[in-house]
Order: sequence, then C-alpha cells, then structure tokens
Amino acid sequence: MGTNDKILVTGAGGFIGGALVSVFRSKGYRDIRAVDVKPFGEWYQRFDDVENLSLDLNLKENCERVAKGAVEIYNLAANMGGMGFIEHNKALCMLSVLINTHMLQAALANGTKRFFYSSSACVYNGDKQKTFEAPSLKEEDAYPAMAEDGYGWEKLFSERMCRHFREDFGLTTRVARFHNVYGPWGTWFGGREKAPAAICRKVIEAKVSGKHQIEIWGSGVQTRSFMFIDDCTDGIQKITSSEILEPLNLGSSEAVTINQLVDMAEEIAGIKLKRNYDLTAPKGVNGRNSDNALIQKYLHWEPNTPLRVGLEKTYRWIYDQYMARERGEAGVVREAGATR
Ligand code: GKE
Repeated sequence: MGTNDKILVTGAGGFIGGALVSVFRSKGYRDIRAVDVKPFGEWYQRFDDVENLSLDLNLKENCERVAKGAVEIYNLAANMGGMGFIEHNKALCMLSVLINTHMLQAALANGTKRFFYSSSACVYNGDKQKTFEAPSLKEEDAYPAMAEDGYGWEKLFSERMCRHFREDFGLTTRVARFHNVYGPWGTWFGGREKAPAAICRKVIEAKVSGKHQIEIWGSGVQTRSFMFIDDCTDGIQKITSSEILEPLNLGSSEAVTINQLVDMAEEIAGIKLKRNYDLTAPKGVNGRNSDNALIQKYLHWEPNTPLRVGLEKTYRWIYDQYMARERGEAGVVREAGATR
C-alpha cells in the first residue's frame, strides 16, 4: 500500500473513523477519502487535506461513488452507540446491513485490494456472558449464535457476508471484533455514549455542580474490558494488512467492574461520590472480556494501554469539551491541518 494509493474510510465523522483518518494522515497517506452521513459540523475530526464527503451510504449509488479508485476500504459506518442506544434502536442498528452489503458490492466492482469490516463483541452468544466474573470470550464463542439483539445480529450477519465475498468472489476481507473502544474525540453525551465516556461526564458534572452523587446503570458489578482508541487504530491496520482470514478479537484483556471504572474516574477527578444504582437502566450482558490468545498467536501483539492511562486522557478531553459547552462554545472540533 503506497502513500499515494487511495484509502476510503467510512464512518469518518465518528469516533473510530475520525481517529483512523488522523492516523493515516500522520503516516503520510495523501489520498484519503472520508465519508459520513453526518453533516460536517457534527464530525468529531475533519481535515481539509482529506476528501471529505457527507453522503448516506445506505444508498447503493453512493457506495459505488465513494469506492471508485479506493485501493483499501475501511468500513466503519454503522448506526451505533452504547447500551443506551442499541437497546432502544434495534431495527435502526440492523439497517446498517445496507451499508456493508452495498460497500462490499461496490468494493468488488471497483477491484478494491483490501476491505476491512468493523465487527463487535456484541456478536458473542449471550449465554456465555451470564456470569459477572468477566468470561474471556474466544472467537469460537460466537457460535452457536445468540448475539446481542439488533446490533449484534447485524454484525454477525455482515461478518459472514465478508467471508462469502472472499470465498466466492475473491475479495480480500478482514474483520475485527471491537471490545468497547474509548478515548478522546468520541461520543460523551447525547445518548450514544458508552460507559467510559458517560462515567467521566457524570463525574465532571458532579464535580462542577457540587452535587456529589452519580447515577450508575445496573448494579455496578457488571464487568467489561475497555480498549483505548490508539490500540484500536493500530489493531485495525495490523489486521487489515495481515493474512488472518477469520474475525479476530480486538480488545483489551484488562477486565474491570463498572464500580472499578467509577473508582478510576473519581481518582482522576480527585473526588468521592455517592453512588445511586439504576437497576432499570440498559445493562447489556453481565460479564465480558476479550480472550487475546489468537491475536497474540498471529500478531505477537495485543491492545495494551492500561485503562487508568487511557481513562485519564479521555477524562481530560471530556473536561475541556464540557467546560467549553459551559462557556456556551460549541464542542471543540479539530480543524484542518491539526496535527495529531
Ligand atoms: N452507556 C452507559 N452509560 N453505560 C453505563 C452507564 C452509563 O451512564 N452506567 C453504567 N453503565 C454500564 C451499562 O449498564 C453496561 O452494563 C456497561 O456499563 C457497559 O455499557 P456500554 O459501554 O454502554 O456498552 P456495552 O459494553 O454493554 O455494549 C457495547 O459493546 C460494544 C462492543 O464492546 C455496545 O453497546 C456497543 O457499543 C458495542 O457492541
């Protein structure tokens, strides 16, 4: 892959897509096409030296247009969010199948060399995630299938579509299952935010308002592993350029309870809060962690940013965004030419 070859990133106005465009820029790739359905003003990161397109990729003709000339395609476009969103928008989450289907067809028609698809830990069988003791999920635990309603089934179906486009049509497809990615330049309010950003925001709100209490969804003993964004973009590139055919876990193996996540955010903020548990709120599975034996075997690497380190960077970024909004400024968006 030469630095003059065209790269297409879909979902580029979003968290991971924006970070990926920023990484490719910093690596000297000069022909990057960034696409998102959101209007430019809502993109988290946008760079003037990149071809930015605000287009709906549910439409086949738009996928054909943006795939033109792309040597590599990174398909991260999907209707997604944390539990608060996917639990209440199952049909919308499943409609993302249109994007991946049309993008695969367009990539094939265009002769694209490599196609990366962003799958999720939500493909895993729910029966294997009933215990709180953070069961480490191996890739084969996706079958027999009982994925997360809506979002998980779309991801599992689209993984298989990628496989069959490779087997039947010879398109080189690579798939990673993300385990709860967090970091700066991600969603932190509005309903689509995941736990790390939500907890940071709530701790900041408590600190700034002086109301020293926090609402936590569920019992707080749910377990998850959270992967820092830089590990995610590194992993995407390693997996895309690899010869690994099957979907691979891309996640941290550092499991914590949600209570421990709140402990860390409090420690960063230098505050202790009264905890109110909302047992009626969206909880997802009881326990989940990423088994990284396979990625270690293939790549001799696994996501390794300690949560405490990544969470501090995330908390500081959200604090700045929060205070900017308190001052009546729109969320600070990184403008053209900003270096990473
Ligand atoms: N979002 C959120 N906001 N979650 C909270 C909050 C809060 O204020 N307080 C506690 N939690 C708890 C949730 O109830 C859940 O048990 C846990 O944190 C993680 O919630 P999450 O980050 O929203 O999402 P999940 O890990 O359950 O599921 C997500 O997994 C990703 C893949 O790892 C999915 O929503 C997708 O974002 C994706 O598939």
